[in-house]
Amino acid sequence: MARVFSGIQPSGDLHLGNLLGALVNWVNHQEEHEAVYCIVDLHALTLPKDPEELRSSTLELAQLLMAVGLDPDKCTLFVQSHVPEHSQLAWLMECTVSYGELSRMTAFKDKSDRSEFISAGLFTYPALQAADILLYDTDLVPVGDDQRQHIEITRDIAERFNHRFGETFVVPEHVIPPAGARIMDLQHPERKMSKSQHSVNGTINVLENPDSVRKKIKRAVTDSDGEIRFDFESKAGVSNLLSILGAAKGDSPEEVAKSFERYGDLKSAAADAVVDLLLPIQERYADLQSDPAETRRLLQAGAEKAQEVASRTLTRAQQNCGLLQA
Ligand code: ATP
Ligand code: LTN
Repeated sequence: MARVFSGIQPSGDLHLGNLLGALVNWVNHQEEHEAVYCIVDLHALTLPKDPEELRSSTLELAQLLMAVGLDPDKCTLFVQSHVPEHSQLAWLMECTVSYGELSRMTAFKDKSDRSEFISAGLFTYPALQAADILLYDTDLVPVGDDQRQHIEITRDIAERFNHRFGETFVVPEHVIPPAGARIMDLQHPERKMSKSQHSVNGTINVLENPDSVRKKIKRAVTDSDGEIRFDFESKAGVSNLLSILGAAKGDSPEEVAKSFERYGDLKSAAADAVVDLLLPIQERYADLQSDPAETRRLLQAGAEKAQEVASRTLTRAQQNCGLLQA
């Protein structure tokens, strides 16, 4: 059985890009593989955060992930800071990756351009991400398209460490979904839908009510040539709607394009599909919210399960690189 690992930051409202690009895939993987999923609260600290907000976002995200379909009986779900091995291995990763490699990360360039205070943690973020993944002898990492570079650098770090100190880590592969890997902002279809861009009309949140979802999709930017075809280069807005509808229905965007002739019809169908996808999640979330103590108990059990694997890998890495055992 393959080992699957992925992570998500508790750094804002969960949106349709997270859901279609990553979480739908996470739910599928828990059925077939040994799946480990992590709420990466330490990564969220790389940009300034209000403490109370971080605490409540972490618990809410756990409830949302379960509402989306993660089942603690089928996968391991936990919070990164509850398993200290992540921070411990991150240091070894920081000493394995180079300054030049970290300087080439596009996510760092984007986020540091938009931030007043650029923390050292934002720069070394990929080392902590590599630790997350490598601690679990991960074979597959299901993520959206924007994470390709982070998985590549994780592979480079694992190979370098293995080369220097002998076989220590499994070298992971990323898994990008066939549809939905890149959901774009509805108002700015040239950039990805994102938690941190604060584009209210361009982003659909998983907890958004049906009226608001319909309004936003109706107002989504398209173009004036009136033709429906999947072509991100010249028709980003229309292609994004086709991706959304395709991913929500489990069809390819090219296939979806064949069923429509008018933008208005495509928009209505996309809005219906998104509302149908979100409503059951919203209902389950409302139920889960009524028992935060149970959520915390499940997260604690998840952390204990994760730590069993993580501590073995950390010890192996520490021994191989020459740290004296205590
Ligand atoms: P930020 O914009 O602040 O970086 P984010 O919205 O990208 O946040 P993350 O927690 O970084 O959210 O990502 C969680 C998962 O969702 C990752 O696997 C990421 O690749 C995926 N993802 C995020 N945005 C999109 C998108 N627009 N389309 C498809 N997948 C996405
Ligand atoms: N960098 C990722 C979040 C993340 C992650 C991970 C994803 C942290 N650790 C390990 C996959 C595996 C992001 O911003 N989406």
